[in-house]
Parts: sequence; C-alpha cells; structure tokens
Amino acid sequence: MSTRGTSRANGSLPQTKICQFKLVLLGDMAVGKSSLVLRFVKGQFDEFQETTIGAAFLAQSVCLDDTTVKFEIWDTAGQERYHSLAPMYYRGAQAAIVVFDITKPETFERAKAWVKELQRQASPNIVIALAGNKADLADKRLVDYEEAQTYAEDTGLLFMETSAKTAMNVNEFVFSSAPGNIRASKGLGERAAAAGQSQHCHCSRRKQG
Ligand SMILES: Nc1nc2c(ncn2[C@@H]2O[C@H](COP(=O)(O)OP(=O)(O)OP(=O)(O)O)[C@@H](O)[C@H]2O)c(=O)[nH]1
Ligand SMILES: [Mg+2]
Repeated sequence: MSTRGTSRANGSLPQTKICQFKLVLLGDMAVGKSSLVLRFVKGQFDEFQETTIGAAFLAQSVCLDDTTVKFEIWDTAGQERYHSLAPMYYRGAQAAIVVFDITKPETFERAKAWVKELQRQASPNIVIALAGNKADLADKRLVDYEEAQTYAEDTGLLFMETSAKTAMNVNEFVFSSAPGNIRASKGLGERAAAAGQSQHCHCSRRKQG
C-alpha cells in the first residue's frame, strides 16, 4: 500500500493521508464476484447481474478523519476462457478475495485452485481472503461452513460467509482484507460496517472541525 500526504501551501487544510489499496476478486463464474463489488461500491444488488467479460475496474474512496482510503478493485471474469488474463490483475494486488458459492461444491474446489495459484504466483505478501457467498441460500447449502473454515485456517486465509443479496458481511469482509494500517485506522472496519454506504465519498481531501 502506498501512503502520501496532501496539504495546501497556505496551510488552510490539514495533512490528509491517502492510502491506496489494490484488491482483486477471483473465483468461478456466477459465484457473485461482481455482485459483491456492486454491493460494496454502490450498496446495490441485481438479480440479473450480467457475466463479466475480461475484467471490470471499480474505484471507491472512503474518507475517514485524516485518511482517505482509495480502493482500486479488479473484478475478474470467472469464465475459464479468461483464466490466462488473471495474473495481469492479481500481480501487484495487496489482497485477493477468492469467492465461491455455498450452494455449489465445484466452486469451492475451484476456489482452492485459485488459492494455490496465488500462493505460487502472486506477491508473497498478498492477503488472501476466502468468501463463501450466497449465504442467504442456506436451504440450498452444499458446502459446510466448518469445512470451509477448517480449510481456511489450515491454509492461513481469512474466511467469512457473505451475501451480496442481503449485504451480510460484505463491508466487514472487504475491510478485513485490507492491510493492517487501514484496518487499524481508528476502527475503520467497524465504523464502515456499521454505517454502510454513508462512509463512502469521492473526496480526496477533507476539512476538519
Ligand atoms: N441469492 C444470491 N444470489 C446472488 C448473490 N450474489 C450474486 N448472486 C446472483 O448470482 C448470479 C451471478 O452473479 P455475478 O455477480 O454476476 O457473478 P460473477 O462471479 O461476477 O460471475 P462472472 O462475471 O461470470 O464470473 C446473479 O444472478 C446474481 O444476482 C448472493 O449473495 N445471493
Ligand atoms: Mg462478474
């Protein structure tokens, strides 16, 4: 993550830290990667979300106190024919969110393959987080929570079940994948999770007082 300060020569504005955070989403097709991003960035959900072609880029800034956190999010396409493009997006990423669908065991197996690829080829410092999405479809669950949690613990991954549809754990999960200094930023994760979209803004500088 890079951090830089901005200030005016006349000193009328206080120092503002800008933290950039590059995040990539990976996983099988239709597991809900784009839906998680849409929920995080716009607070919306679309039952008819279209499949991603290649990859989509979304940016989001969250302003808190003297820090602006800029999320740069690469939402990759899950279709196998785009697999070879993935390294372009996870190279240089500080965090990767690997998504599976709790109603489709084959997507959990695919997620494990993504984790192996990231461990082999991504930056050694990358934070890998595993999301069991579509947690709202509990009656159709075919991947046990405990099984995924045990795998994540054994592999050293963050793990949460999420629902882009109900917003369950979405903000919490994205913030928990952020580098330590962002997470520690005055309870950023908890505050963003509690306040949802009201924390999101598009400024790069903010006056105090
Ligand atoms: N019930 C439920 N449906 C979801 C959830 N997240 C996504 N969906 C639905 O699942 C379908 C696929 O979602 P996408 O977000 O397009 O999945 P994706 O992983 O981006 O798919 P690709 O772009 O093809 O890789 C859409 O119909 C979404 O509405 C969720 O949490 N719960
Ligand atoms: Mg998509």
